[in-house]
Amino acid sequence: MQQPNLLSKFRGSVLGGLVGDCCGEPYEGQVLTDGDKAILRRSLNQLEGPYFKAPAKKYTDDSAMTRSVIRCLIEHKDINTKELATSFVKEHAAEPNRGYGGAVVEVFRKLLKNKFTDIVGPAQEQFLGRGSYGNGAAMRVSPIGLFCYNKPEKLVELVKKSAEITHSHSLGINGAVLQAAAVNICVQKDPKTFFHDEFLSELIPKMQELEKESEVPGIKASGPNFTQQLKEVKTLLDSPNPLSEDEVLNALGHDVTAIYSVPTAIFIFLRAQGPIEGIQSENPFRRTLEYAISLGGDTDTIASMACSLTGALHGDSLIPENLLKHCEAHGEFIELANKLYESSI
Ligand code: F2R
Ligand code: MG
Ligand code: MG
Repeated sequence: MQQPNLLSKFRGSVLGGLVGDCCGEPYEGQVLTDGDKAILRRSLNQLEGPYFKAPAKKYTDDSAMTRSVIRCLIEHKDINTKELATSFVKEHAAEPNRGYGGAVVEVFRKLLKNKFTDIVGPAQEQFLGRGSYGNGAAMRVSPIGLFCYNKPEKLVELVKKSAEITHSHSLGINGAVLQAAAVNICVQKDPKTFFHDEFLSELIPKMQELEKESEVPGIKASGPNFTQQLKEVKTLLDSPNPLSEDEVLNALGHDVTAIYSVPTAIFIFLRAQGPIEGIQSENPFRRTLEYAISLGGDTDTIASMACSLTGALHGDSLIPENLLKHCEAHGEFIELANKLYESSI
């Protein structure tokens, strides 16, 4: 296989995110039994096989908000927070039934009420002033990792601006930085010489530095941080014994919070670069997708984040063409990926 070119990597990441969202959506919030996993496998095989006419698989809030981020980067070559906030609110007003987070709609309501005069205030008021630590800022941020492929020094600033419209809790924001930084590393790597050790040894110090900055002196965090979760990812990947799903989920989680979903997506991406017991595919993209959904929980979001990483590493040639054709708005997302590439170089 040839080393994928940069445009292919942009398309792989954007389209990977869309496919993960559309295919994960029907399973969101579920725990999959062995029977469900067999049905999932058959359904993915069918979607990948000879094309047949069927209603498109719907995208959710993950892709709706990602599209707003891409459009903003194309138009402004920056994150213009007022424009992005307006775009989120318009998207939601036009199609409120895309499965948005339970609390984030309150932010949209307040932004409309204040006529976008205060962009970050509504997010800061969420959860009695603590802010949201949901994964909504992380699920939409992969395009920033792509956009910054040749300007990594801008990544944290752009991600923070995109996140703070809806998420003011440090875990919500840092989870978004983690996802974008992971994409940013993938887009620069050659898949033929990719090793999880090297990838994690680039990512962990970045999160260590970031998390030192967001520590509040004298206050001990009640749960783990991303640096600790990434070390768990490494321990799991280095385990000499076969890993059970329970071991993975007990260590990393799979819910709608950033801390228990972004490292999980990174683990899935890394594990899917090699064979996975029970998943019969030679294709790392298909392994990422099937494994992410079969672990259950926040399947649309975790599959979307994990597949956008595999897409950024390998490019779009690994995304089965007919599977992509079954995803709503795939043509529009191909165009957006092309334009994002042009505006980034
Ligand atoms: N919301 C969903 N899925 C559930 C319903 C979908 C169903 N298919 C349907 O159509 O009805 N998915 C989407 O939400 C997640 C992203 O959420 P986001 O944008 O972060 O929203 P929010 O509301 O800010 O946070 C989500 C939940 O996290 C908990 N939470 C966050 N911060 C908290 C805090 N400080 N204290 C306590 N809890 C906190 C709350 O339960 C929030 O509701 C993605 O999965 C996306 O796909
Ligand atoms: Mg969703
Ligand atoms: Mg979700």
